[in-house]
Amino acid sequence: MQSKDFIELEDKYGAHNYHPLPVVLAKGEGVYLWDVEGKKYFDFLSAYSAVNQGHCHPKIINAMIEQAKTLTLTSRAFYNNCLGPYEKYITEYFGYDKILPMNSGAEADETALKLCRRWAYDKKGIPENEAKIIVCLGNFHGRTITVISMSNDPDSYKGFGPYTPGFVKIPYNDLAELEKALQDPTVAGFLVEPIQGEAGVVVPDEGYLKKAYQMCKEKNVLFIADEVQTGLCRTGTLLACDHEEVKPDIVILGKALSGGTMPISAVLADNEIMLVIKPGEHGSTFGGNPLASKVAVAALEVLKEEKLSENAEKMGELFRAELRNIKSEMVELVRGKGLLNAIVIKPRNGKEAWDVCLKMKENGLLAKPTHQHIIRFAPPLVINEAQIKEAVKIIEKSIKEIEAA
Ligand code: IF1
Repeated sequence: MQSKDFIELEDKYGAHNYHPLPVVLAKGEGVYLWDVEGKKYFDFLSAYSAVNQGHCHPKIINAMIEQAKTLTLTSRAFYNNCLGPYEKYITEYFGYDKILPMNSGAEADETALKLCRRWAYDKKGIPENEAKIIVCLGNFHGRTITVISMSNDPDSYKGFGPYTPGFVKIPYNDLAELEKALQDPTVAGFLVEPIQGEAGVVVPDEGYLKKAYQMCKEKNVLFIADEVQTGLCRTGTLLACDHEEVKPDIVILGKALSGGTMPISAVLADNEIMLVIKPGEHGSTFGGNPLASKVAVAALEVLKEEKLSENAEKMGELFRAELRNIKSEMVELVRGKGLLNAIVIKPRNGKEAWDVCLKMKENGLLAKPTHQHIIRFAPPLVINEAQIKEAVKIIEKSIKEIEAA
């Protein structure tokens, strides 16, 4: 079977909830992917930052294989001999008292919302069912009904109502609006992405997170960071909040917590918050399973052993500098932090970001547009200098070809 056959199968038998680039991938290693015809590509999406450690990282895969042969799932009805060691490892790694393990990012976001609400009633003394959580316009936290209730992107929410109440939406990177919203005594939390991914890698002003955190503290409001995409070294620090030395009350992790091998997510908080949820009040069949526990430890070890924060920081600097050297009117703006970057494309002769992505695919590099004019560039964090330079050559060549077309 060839690429077109696989595409036809997905089209015929799968729901049409995605519009993929026409490439059918069959193999991955490190920063590279291969399609079914054997063509090799640089992966500049990293499964939306889930494969920070690189595709099929041997240490993570070995941990997975060994545990898969031994024990995969017992449910939380019983204890298992992998979860406790994982919980100890990850809480010490991030400096929190407790972890609540889940599977997908959206689930972990939901978990954080539930924790925040329960804390509001049990600890802050907000009358039951009145707690509000402040969220930011342009956010992306996943696809569940409560999560899309926080969204202001019609693609995410339209036609899926009625929505979950209890959210106050304010502009991102706007401290004055946050100050206003915080005046309401029924506000329990502020949920924020340290860099907005889906919005097009929107980096807030320096000092925004720090000030926002201080303002939340003054009002006894929980500062909740969605680090599902920005965390785990992606932006050049372990957590993106580390750039401003902010320690969130609740941290949400996902994606690269498994190095892209299986869905593993987590919520971290201290006892004062985490212990408001009692037995039977939250959970999931797969959360904290032995396989996930072993895989997550390996994935976290790789981040440290291979100094992926430092590499992301260094390679990110180089990447943005090289991109800014591209002389083309189609490149309107280059932005990002670490290896979470984007360029804003100025359309030319009716050619847009999508056309540039198709051309880059032809030339051996995979990336995906977000919105009409933005291309996200987020390679695995194991990328080296020579590879960055080669990738930028492909990006430049592709843009020039589109421009000349
Ligand atoms: C898709 C974007 C990325 C996330 C943050 C929670 C979740 C995500 C900050 C939910 C998920 C994804 C999912 C992916 C597209 C994608 C995405 F373009 F939409 F914004 F990464 F940039 N918090 N992000 O970014 O995690 O439940 O999916 O595990 O196909 O929907 P999930």
